[in-house]
Amino acid sequence: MHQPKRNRNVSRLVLLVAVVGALAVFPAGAPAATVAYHPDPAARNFDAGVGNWTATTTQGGVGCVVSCATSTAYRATGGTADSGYLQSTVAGLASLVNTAGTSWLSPVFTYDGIGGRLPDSLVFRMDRSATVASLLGVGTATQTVSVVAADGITPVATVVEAAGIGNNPEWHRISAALDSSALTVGSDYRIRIDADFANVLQVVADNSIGYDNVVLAATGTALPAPAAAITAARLRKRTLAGIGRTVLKGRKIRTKIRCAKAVAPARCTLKVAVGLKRKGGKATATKTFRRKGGKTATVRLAVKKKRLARTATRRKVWVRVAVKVPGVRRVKVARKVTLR
Ligand SMILES: [Ca+2]
Repeated sequence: MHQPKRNRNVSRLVLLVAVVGALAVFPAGAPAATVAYHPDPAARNFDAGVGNWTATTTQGGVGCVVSCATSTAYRATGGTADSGYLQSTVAGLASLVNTAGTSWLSPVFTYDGIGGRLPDSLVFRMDRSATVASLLGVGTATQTVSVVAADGITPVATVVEAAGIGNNPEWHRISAALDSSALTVGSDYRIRIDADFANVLQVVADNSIGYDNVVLAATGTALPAPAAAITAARLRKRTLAGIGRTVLKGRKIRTKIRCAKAVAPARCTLKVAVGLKRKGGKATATKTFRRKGGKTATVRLAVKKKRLARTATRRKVWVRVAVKVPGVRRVKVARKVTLR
């Protein structure tokens, strides 16, 4: 009876793994950043202890009070690379009813996406070890992994729902992609790992499932923020100061523009043109380029044919710069410079 259902879910997992593989490929040049949740590594790898996870056990659909067929434990060794891991066990000949389960619940974390923005992809991963051969002879072990609200109960997203997991005592990776907008930036969540066992009355030997390296990985295009907070006013001032020597040679005006040092490690997007006045028609075409904070660019601008005669007789021109950096609104400056 359970076999067809199990097959369906296995297929679904395989498909999810394929999707994860595709998402790992990013366009060339777009820096990718990954943020792992729970943010505390100890709450993901269990190498130093239970990582503030908590566990509950149920029997016959209600919490166990006196005795229980299921139990939970922290194991200091035996996980991936013989590290610590979390374990759920259903004991043989211990049950009074036919169903029993365990729930492992992570500590609360505040979801920040990628630096406060929604990620491009959100993937759940964990390493699992399932020693359930004697249970599978008579019953089933089903697994649900979900992201829940801070109360530990209200479901937000089901990430892995595998009815009837197979016997696989070796540590193996489980992956599943979530909708990248499934979680709300700024909200509090917990990760919940449920294991439910059916037909446990007939189980004669212990069966265990282990969990290690439990990660919800948010990946997206990194937008490096300026190292030092830079205001629009400071950006304007530093950009003005960064307009350098300007030379007319033939039909070209050559000028130097520096991206403010405080912008590093982020970059400025600069649009530069020269005018005979502060505002109004430009004497040259506009050029757009990017420079890292603190770097100077030499910009060559072709003077428009009809402006060439007037430009050549000018001693002063206006270098006009529009600059945009991450997290700061666009700033426009113009500086009157001597044409060399
Ligand atoms: Ca571990």
